[in-house]
Amino acid sequence: MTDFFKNIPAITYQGANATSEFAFRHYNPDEVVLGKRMEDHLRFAVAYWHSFAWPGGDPFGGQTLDRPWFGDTMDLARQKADVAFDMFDILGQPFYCFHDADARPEGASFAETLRNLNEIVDYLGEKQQAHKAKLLWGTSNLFSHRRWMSGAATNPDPDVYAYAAATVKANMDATLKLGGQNYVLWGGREGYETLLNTDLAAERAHAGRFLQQVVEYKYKIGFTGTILIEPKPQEPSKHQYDYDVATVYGFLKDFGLEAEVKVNIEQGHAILAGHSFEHEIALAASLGIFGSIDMNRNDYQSGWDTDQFPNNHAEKALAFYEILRAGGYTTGGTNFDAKIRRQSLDPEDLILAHVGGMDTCARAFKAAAALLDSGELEQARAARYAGWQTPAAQAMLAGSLESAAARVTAEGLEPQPKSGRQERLENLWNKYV
Ligand code: XLS
Ligand code: NI
Ligand code: NI
Repeated sequence: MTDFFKNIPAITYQGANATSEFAFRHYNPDEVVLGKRMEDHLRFAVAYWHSFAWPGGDPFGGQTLDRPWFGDTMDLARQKADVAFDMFDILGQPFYCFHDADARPEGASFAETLRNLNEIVDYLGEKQQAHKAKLLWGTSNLFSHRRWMSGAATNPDPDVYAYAAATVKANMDATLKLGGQNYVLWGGREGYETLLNTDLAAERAHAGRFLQQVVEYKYKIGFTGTILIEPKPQEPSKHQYDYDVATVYGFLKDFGLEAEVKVNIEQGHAILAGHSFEHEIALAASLGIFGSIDMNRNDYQSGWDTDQFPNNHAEKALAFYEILRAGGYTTGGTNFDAKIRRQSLDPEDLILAHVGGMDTCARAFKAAAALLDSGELEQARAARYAGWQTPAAQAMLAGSLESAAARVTAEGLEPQPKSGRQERLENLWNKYV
């Protein structure tokens, strides 16, 4: 144990009336809901980058957070890992996620960077052995270093494509070695700043081939986890090729990968794309590509990906309802790709941000589970579509446009509009949240 979080107790469930700040009021990992422990339903993960590598900058100012492990040496990288696992222990976190660049210092050459990565991966492996937290997903940072400024797989320079391949290969190897359950690709620079200098068709084709190569490599090394794309419409690029769930699905179909790759959906990205979180989850589930979520919201006014911890359980309940309706996670989980605000300097802030986020999710999850279990919403939905259960309706789908049209005169159809009952269903929701 390092002394960074000294005097902070291990967080335990103490019920809704707990008096201490350092307690879960709603998240009880061992409570069985719908036949499974909450911990196994929710599969919480901490994001290494925001919690341990982010210095607190915003577009107008630099570092505000001063952490003893900030710096470029392997010793400091190990210290960072020690503090990270201290936090996972305090929170009882089952999972964490990391990019290569969060965990190891960049070397002077690719070979040195790879040596650093492999050394820290071995260290993380030892930490995993001695602690509870395991790897939910690994990923590559293909956006911070200046070499990626014009993209990674979509870079006009083929040498950068090669560098991206080497980086992703190394991180897939690392993820396999650490027993990671997923590998995520988020294409922050896979897009463009201006069409004037961009061959959009070529870039998209290269991104597609790259993803096929990733999947081929997955089979080659025997990685049994899930490959996930994390959609985001823009920021840092003006336009990104992985815009939203629907766009990613079209992309996957185009490159024959719809059965191979799923999505990691982030609430803030959904908002940037003009969708709700629950819309993106429901769509992914209906297309068979729902994988995992990044549970961090945007500020609704600023329009940036502000990566805030969730603190509105009623809003999150809608998302968890869709996740439960889809059958829950398999390899996925609830990753807090969230950061504290840049004025939140104290170690306590970092812990309590996660406590609040986990409690918000637990409360949302329990409400969603109770509503799903009651069947009330699903019965109402099924009743609305009941007409489609008739043989005539099914025959119409199997038949032609003319045979469907012929029903109107043959059966004297005069459809009568029926209420959508939205307010009644909203009231039903309110009963559960
Ligand atoms: C950035 C993304 C990023 C991914 C992992 O907006 O959310 O943090 O989750 O590269
Ligand atoms: Ni994001
Ligand atoms: Ni994310």
